Amino acid sequence: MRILVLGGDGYLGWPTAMYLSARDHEVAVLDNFSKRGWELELNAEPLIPVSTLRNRVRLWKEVTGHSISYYVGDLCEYDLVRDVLRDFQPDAIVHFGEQPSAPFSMIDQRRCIMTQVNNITGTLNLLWAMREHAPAAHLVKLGTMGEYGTPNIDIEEGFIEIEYKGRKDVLPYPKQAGSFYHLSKVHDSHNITFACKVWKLRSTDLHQGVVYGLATDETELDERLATSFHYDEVFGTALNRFCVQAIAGVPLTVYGKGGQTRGFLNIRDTLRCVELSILNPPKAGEYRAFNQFTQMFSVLELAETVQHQAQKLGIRAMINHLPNPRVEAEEHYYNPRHQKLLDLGLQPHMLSDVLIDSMLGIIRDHAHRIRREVILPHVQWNGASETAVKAYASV
Ligand code: NAD
Ligand code: USQ
Repeated sequence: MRILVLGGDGYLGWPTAMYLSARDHEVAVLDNFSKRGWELELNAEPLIPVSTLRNRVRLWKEVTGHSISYYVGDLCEYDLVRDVLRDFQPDAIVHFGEQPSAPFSMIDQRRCIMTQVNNITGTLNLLWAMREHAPAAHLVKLGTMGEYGTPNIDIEEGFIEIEYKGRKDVLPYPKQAGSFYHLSKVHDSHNITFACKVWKLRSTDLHQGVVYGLATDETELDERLATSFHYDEVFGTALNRFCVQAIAGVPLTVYGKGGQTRGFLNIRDTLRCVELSILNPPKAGEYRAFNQFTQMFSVLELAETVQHQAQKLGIRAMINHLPNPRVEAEEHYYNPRHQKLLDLGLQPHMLSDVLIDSMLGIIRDHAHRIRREVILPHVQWNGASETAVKAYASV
């Protein structure tokens, strides 16, 4: 198949491009390197040095004989998106190309607006360009479990059957996002649903949980194919951060009580879920949502797991319950379904001692690059953000 990977320079986009290319798909990636710019602004950098996209594509060819072509450009520029679709004629489009961080979207007004304009405009441009030049293509869109929030009832996969005053309907599951970033995904979901309905496009909205890990079969071929792995307060996610903190000797940063429960998955499963979605497309006009995670943990459980595993390596990791910088429930009911990808054949990589061990091992090899000053949280959700604005002054 001809597969276009948007955001192909990023943490998930690059390994996905290699994974699909290794399986004989014709792959092109697109990115505008905005993430690299945001990293510079915030003085954050990935744990393992990440070469340019051009170098990684060249190396991929040298190491495996497979080609990945690439486009450099901004999804917010309609002409560019239109030209790329007309030129590449994809069968499937995997859309990772958005600003992915909740804390980034809460730093200040500028980054909030930037996040929503970037994410929503990019996706709208894509939908319009698909309508004109790739109406049969399948849009596999990376959304988030965070669209649902933490309601006190079970979470379904995208839709819920409701009975109200004696009448029944199947309606989009209510959304209660927890940041302006998560809200950008809610708006995307609505726009995609509408475009599928009126233009008969087809799309899978992957409501993905928090991803952890930094190794895939393809990144392991050569260290220079490594992906962009963050541990700083803005771009790093919970388990990835805890593993780096354990190696750095920084107490693990559990926000508040740590009862916040989320769905998690290993990066290898992200790639397989995308592949399974591509291989089993919806029909024309169909918008479907898959909840994409494999296991649930509270944040405290995750920290204790890392602590336990680090101890086996002779590392004494402490846990620090920091005042929660976010506004979120710290104790709550959480029971989301995640059956549809399993039905398509997903065989999850469960979080195990071995998996954490291998993450800690890779991180230890790069311990000299860990910058402790980017670890503690400054971004507050509730308006008391002077520290964040100072730390990440708007220019
Ligand atoms: P990332 O920042 O590493 O990758 C996103 C890439 O998209 C970056 O390389 C960036 O330069 C590019 N990009 C952003 N805006 C663009 C634009 N307008 N035009 C062209 N390129 C643009 O993020 P990631 O962690 O790989 O996440 C990928 C996607 O998956 C995001 O949409 C994110 O919201 C979603 N997601 C991530 C996780 C996770 O835990 N990492 C979980 C659920 C969902
Ligand atoms: N948390 C801590 N300590 C930390 C970091 C996070 O306790 O050092 C807590 C947060 O308060 C939150 C939970 O861990 O309750 C998850 O936070 P996170 O930063 O790991 O994840 P989140 O901000 O939700 O965002 C990440 C990705 C985003 C994706 C989302 C999936 O950055 O792109 O959409 O995970 S989900 O969480 O299911 O919405």
